[in-house]
Amino acid sequence: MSLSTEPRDRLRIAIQKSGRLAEPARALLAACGLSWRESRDRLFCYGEALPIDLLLVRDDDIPGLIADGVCDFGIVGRNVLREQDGDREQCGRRTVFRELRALGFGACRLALAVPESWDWTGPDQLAGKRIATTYPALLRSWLAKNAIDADVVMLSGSVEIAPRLGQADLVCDLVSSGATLIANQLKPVATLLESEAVLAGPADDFEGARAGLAELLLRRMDGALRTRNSKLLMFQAQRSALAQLLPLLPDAEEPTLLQVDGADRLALQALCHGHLTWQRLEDLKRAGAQGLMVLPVESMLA
Ligand code: PRT
Ligand code: ZN
Repeated sequence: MSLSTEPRDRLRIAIQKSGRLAEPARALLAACGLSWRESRDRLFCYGEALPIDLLLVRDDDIPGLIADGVCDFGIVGRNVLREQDGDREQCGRRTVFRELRALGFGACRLALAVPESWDWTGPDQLAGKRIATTYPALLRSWLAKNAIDADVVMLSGSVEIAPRLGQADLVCDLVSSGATLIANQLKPVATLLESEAVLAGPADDFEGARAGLAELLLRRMDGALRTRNSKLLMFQAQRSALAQLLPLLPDAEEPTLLQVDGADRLALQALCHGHLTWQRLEDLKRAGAQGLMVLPVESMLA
């Protein structure tokens, strides 16, 4: 197997080998119709259904693999992508990757957290303080934007414990449930970045066979992302009830209306992107919907 950047016809996608984003990334790609032959070293998976191969790596390596042209796409946290982008910018190098799609999993935020005992009055309070983080570029750019002169203490892990160890006064780290902060007697006071897993790709467009493949993958991914939380809702109603029914479907795409049994009775079919709870179905029924049916959506192609 060669991982050179020589011109090639196959696409390569880098995903996390293990960790929070590994399984959902694979599931999303499988929902796009991709399948692979596992290799023995479990680092490279040869694409079988389509000429799209997987590279299983550490998430921190993904932006660099795209920047070097070793991979065409990567599924990585926005936090990692922006941090490496910021790092390149602060070193005077140009941006070489871009976020192509937000993928709706791996949600978290990069936040500043201070000891619970602090009386938080605002960013000015941070002047002269030591802030522990694994995201120095994002933190520096936030400090610069807020004109704050503070010390950035770069750590490679266990950031939340730094204040208790006396290594820093506060932290800048990823938060999802907030339980880790609470366990370390810290409280979040500012959000630097809202993050989730994203599909990253090169800043420049693809050429040749890979351009067509990239387009196909993006089209299928858009379909997979749309169907993931979508349901098809079907029911019948009197035409006169439409005015009460439609406001109950704010998340529905342009409903299809068919006439049944003469002009007054309609069959309605709508793709809904929100949660179709029992409560909502009961509200629809009260507003005149009959024979309500909710169906899962398998695939979608715009
Ligand atoms: O081995 P490799 O380098 O690939 O993995 P990793 O250990 O660097 O990454 P991993 O698997 O922990 O996270 C991958 C990505 O998941 C991150 O880059 C984020 O985009 C996303 N993500 C979502 C998170 C979290 N939620 C999260 N809670 N990444 C880390 N955390 C950590 C956080 O750093 C803190 O220590 O979880 C703790 C806080 O969690 P709560 O729930 O207590 O707030
Ligand atoms: Zn990592």
